Amino acid sequence: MREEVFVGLGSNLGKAQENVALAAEAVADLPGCESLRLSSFYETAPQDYPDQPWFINAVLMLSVEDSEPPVFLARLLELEQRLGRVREGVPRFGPRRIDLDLLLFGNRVLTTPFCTLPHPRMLKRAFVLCPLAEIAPEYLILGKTAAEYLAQLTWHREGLRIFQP
Ligand code: PH2
Ligand code: MG
Ligand code: MG
Repeated sequence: MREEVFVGLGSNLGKAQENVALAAEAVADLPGCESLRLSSFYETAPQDYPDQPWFINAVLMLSVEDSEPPVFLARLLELEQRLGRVREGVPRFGPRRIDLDLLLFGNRVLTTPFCTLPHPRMLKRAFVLCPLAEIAPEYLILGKTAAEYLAQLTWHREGLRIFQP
């Protein structure tokens, strides 16, 4: 079975644009994956932990064959490590070379300690919803489009820069 999967990419350490571009290629090279669409790269104000550099964020849409969310998530986390992600001694929500978040896996809804779908914070984050609206404007997330969720948030954009207080 093939399913549409969305992955959020983020970086705010080192060459952030390059980190995101390389990571998008590496995700598309995972077993059973075919890349469908990659959003623009957005410069985004840091959320949850404000005292850190701005991020580059993007969303990648894939077609994934015969996988399961926890298996796919484990592959993303392994890839983060290969791409130089360090978790030790770094605050939660703090700076990172690469972050790969499993946002949506088809229309599956899942709550387990390891994997929650849709991603638990994505519907409040303009840096996820805006690139998602760009590449999949009609896609329904729990019955609503990304643009409908965005309309409920306080945020604004200037070109590809996203501001959210
Ligand atoms: N990721 C976080 C915390 N805050 N802010 C922005 N703008 N972009 C991110 O990817 C991000 C964040 C934790 O995953
Ligand atoms: Mg994240
Ligand atoms: Mg993450």
